[in-house]
Parts: sequence; structure tokens; C-alpha cells
Amino acid sequence: MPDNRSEAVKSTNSPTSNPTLLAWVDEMAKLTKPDRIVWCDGSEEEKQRLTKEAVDKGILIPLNSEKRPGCYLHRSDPNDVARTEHLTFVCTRAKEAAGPNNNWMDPKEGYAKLGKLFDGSMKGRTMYVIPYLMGPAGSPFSKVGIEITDSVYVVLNMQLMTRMGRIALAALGDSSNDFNRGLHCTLDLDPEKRFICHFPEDNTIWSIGSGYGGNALLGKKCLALRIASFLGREEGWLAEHMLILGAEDPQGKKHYVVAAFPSACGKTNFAMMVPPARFKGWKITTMGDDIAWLRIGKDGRLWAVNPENGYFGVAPGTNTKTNPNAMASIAHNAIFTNVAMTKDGDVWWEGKDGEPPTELTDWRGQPWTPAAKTPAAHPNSRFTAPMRNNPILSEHADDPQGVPISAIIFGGRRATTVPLVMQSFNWAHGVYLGATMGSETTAAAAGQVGLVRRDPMAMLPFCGYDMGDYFGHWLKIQHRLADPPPIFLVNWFRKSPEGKFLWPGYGENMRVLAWILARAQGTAGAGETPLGWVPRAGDLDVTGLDLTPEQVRQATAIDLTEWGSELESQGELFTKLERTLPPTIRLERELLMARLRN
Ligand code: OXD
Ligand code: MN
Repeated sequence: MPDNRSEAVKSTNSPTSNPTLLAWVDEMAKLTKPDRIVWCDGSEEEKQRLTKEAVDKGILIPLNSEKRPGCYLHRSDPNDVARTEHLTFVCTRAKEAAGPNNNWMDPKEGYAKLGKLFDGSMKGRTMYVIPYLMGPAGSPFSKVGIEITDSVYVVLNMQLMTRMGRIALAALGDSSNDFNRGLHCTLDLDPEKRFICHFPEDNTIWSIGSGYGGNALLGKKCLALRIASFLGREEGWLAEHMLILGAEDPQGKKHYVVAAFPSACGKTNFAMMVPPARFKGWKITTMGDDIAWLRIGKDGRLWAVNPENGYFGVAPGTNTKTNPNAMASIAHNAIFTNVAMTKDGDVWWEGKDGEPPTELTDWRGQPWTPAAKTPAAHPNSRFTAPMRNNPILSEHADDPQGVPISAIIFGGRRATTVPLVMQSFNWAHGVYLGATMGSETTAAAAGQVGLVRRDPMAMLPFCGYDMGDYFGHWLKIQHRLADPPPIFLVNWFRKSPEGKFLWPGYGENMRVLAWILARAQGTAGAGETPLGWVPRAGDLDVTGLDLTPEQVRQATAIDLTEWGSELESQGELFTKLERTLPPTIRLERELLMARLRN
């Protein structure tokens, strides 16, 4: 009997007459052979319908409707709980274009290899077509993506994380072919058949075998960082792994900063920070907590837009003290992934408020008590929440132009060496500090946790092209900036020799931010060291902080011997990127080495 399935799916009602889009969806349907096609419109009615379907199939578990109205829990396959960097590929025609920082696959091989896996992969399943917009509607900087997926969990997450449905089709229009083509299928979640392939030259992403956020919500890491960084280089802008926050001082003066930290290093907490009592009258607002698209405005300033519409945050450690605004954001209409569940249908994770309940269901669905040897929530358990739930959401979150940036911050998770804060001497030195940033690995990616690795600008897993060229692109950006924002390096995670954190972090980071903003305006002092400008005693406001002067000294100290070893260990990165490393970056290191030897 002839297989007329693709004929049947073709007749499904589609909400667009865009011929390129229709032809592509048809082609993907012929490949994956779904039983039915559903075009997502992003409506509330659709959300209710798909949520019910997900609940009926056990994909979502409803939570206590009084404690967490509109909230659901999802439990992943235990082997699919984090990004899989070793299975993530950049497929450019020339291997060199992807650079030594990426796994590379020939595009022909990529399409052929994954094509075999996609062939018939949606038989018996529904194929959802998700039109989505990264960035505010009406912004010349926004990008349209279409994600085809077999996962209702992906649809419901994309609904929270992006501007999805009709709004995106309207932005695309009836004739444009300028959209990202994303094809995703969970298949059978077999890690042996898991690949996340990017084809930046075709504005295409094929992801198979995983339902995990960073692998499956294609608008986020795949489009807004890997593909966008590639496009940004061609088009003269930057796609960065950065939060964007606004800070208004008691006099009503507003500034915006961007900050790049690796995954699970506190971007969401910093972006939603509550200033301590000492900083009464200051107001922090959140533009974004993970990704910034940076362009040079007509005024020669750097402007930032958050392409996302929601938060996909790390749950463990989040509580009403560390991040009350995140807690408010997840109070209703949120999806939780791999957290624990209380007896009365609420959520729990390590580091949530109060003592652990005496009985829980852990992230795998097993009974759990505090005597258990394993955590109740997965260390990379997540919440997905609409940004509109955030009580301190910036009034510019939907502004098509974004916000002008006064300072750029880079930061890693480092137990030693890197001081609390340091300002670069100039743009090139700042690019060098970002480029050579090291950080301890976290549970956000599969693999060992706690190893220091170089994570340039927190973009190691996300830069869609050669990292040396990326540094070159950053350096070139300066030429078009009338007044480049100052660049800073921070470290909230330094520890004493006894292994205790030296800095309280969270809201107290406001003290560091206040110094950074004052430096940006030329109103705060600093001392020069061979490494950069640092706050001297008295420059950083530590009034009311529960730390001894010795603790503050230790948190801010620069040990030149430790920096000697740090520079040594940067050597590996320089060797790896040798082919394209800009001479400026090499010279910055040599200059620094010479200063340390003096
Ligand atoms: C994220 C990540 O999910 O960086 O934001 O892994
Ligand atoms: Mn991230």
C-alpha cells in the first residue's frame, strides 16, 4: 500500500501563505512522517489545550493549584538533564570556520547522518510547528525562527521563553525567506542518537535525541547564541551570554550594564538583585538574565536587547533571601523540570527556604527523606517562567531599541586568584580579560563539575564560529564605538584557605555594582595594579557589611604569584587558538607577563 501520509499532512490548515515556509514545513513533514501537523498560534486557548494533553499523557504533573496556580512539574529521562557539549556541532563548509572551540561536522555529513535519524522519526506522533520571535516585536534587530518538534513540553516551554505564534508569523510576513529553520525530535532519548547540529551558513538547526532545554528549545542557545553570534560577525553586532540589568540611583539617574557569567554562576540572581539596606533608594530592574544582543546605535553607544521572553533558571539555591524576585516569578504559571515535589504538591529543591521536608518525591519520582544520599532535586533542575511575572521587569523589556550600556562585566566562578572586582585599563585589555576568563564547570553541562576551564566571555559552549576570530570581532567593535563602555572582571566565588566563601554575594554584589557605575561615570577612586584598576580601602562601600576588614582585603587581594600561574595556564588556550588569535590579545598577555616579571 502506498504511504500517503505526507499527502494527508499537507492538507492541514496552515496560518501562513509564506511559500518558503510552507515548502520547508512540507519537506520536513515528508522526512519525519508525522501523523498530524499542528501549527502553534501562541494563544491562551492553545496553551490550555496542550497543557491538558501533556497532563493526560503524564508529561506534566499539575502542582498544588492554591500554592502554585498554573504550575506544572516535568521529569526528564535521567540521562537527559543537561546540555551535552560533546554532542553539539557547528557544521560549516570549511572546518576552520567553526574553529577549535567547536566540534565540527561537514554539513553534507551532518544532514545525511541526522537525516537518517529524522527519517520517519515522527511516525505516530504530532509534528508541532512553532513560529517564534527572538527580540521585541517591531524591532529591526529581532529574528524569526520556526521550530518543528514532536515535543509538547518544548512547545509549552517555547511559549514561555519566546514571543511565539501569530506575532512571529506577522513579523516574518508572506514573502520573506529570512527565518531560522529548526528541526527537533526527541526520538527515543538515546544518547547514542543525540546530536545538536548547527548549520550557520543555512540559518538551520537540527537537534535530535534530547528534550533538555539548552538542546531542545532551539531559540535559546542554538539560535540566540550560536547562530546569532555567527550572524553578528557578518552583520557587525554581538550575541552574548550576558544578563542585562538597569540600576537607578537615589537621584533618579539610570544606567544599564551587561554581565557575562558561565552557566549556573548567578546571572539570574544578579539580574534580579535586591540592594541591601545601605543602598536604600537604589532600584534594580531586569532586562534579561541570560542573553544580550548588542548593537552600536546611531549615537555611537552600545545598545542591548534581550531576545528572550522568559527565564530558564537554575532552581537549587533559589530562595526568598537569595532571589525573592525569582521566587515571585515562579509563584504562578511556571514549569518546573527535575525538582522534587512535596506531599501537598508543591516544589522543593536544595537551598529552598527552610529545612528540607521530612518526606518528598525526588526528581526521579522516588520517595526521598533527608537521610537520602542523593539530592532531592537534580543539581541542574530548572524553572521556566514568563518574564512578565518578574516584579522588577524593566519598562524597556519590549523596547525595540533596547537600552544603552554603561559598563561590561565578565565573571567566572573561581575559588582563588581572581579578585572581587577589577577594571581593565582600556577596551583591548578588557577584551583580553574576558577572553582569558576561567571558571569552574557546573551541572548545567554534562561532565565533571568543579574543574577550572577557560571559558572566554562565558561563550565557550555557545560561540558559533572560531573563537580567535570572535576576539578579533570584539576588538573591531571598538572602532565604531564613540565612547566604549569600561570593562570589568568580577568574582563572587573566591574562598578562604579554609574553603569558606569570602564574599557574601547576592544583594551585597550591589556594592560592587555601585563602584562599577561610579567608575563608569568617573566618580570613584581606584588603585593601579599590574593587572588592572582595583578599589582601594575606602573606595568600595562596605558599611554595614558583616565582614572584617581582613576578609574584605582577602576578597579583593591580588597575589602576583597566583597570577603568574594563571598566565601560565592561559597558555593552553593561546596554543589552541594560535591560528586566528589576534596579535593584540597575544601582546596583552606578553605585556602582562612582562609587568609581573618587573
Ligand atoms: C542556560 C545555560 O540554560 O547556560 O542558560 O546552560
Ligand atoms: Mn545560559
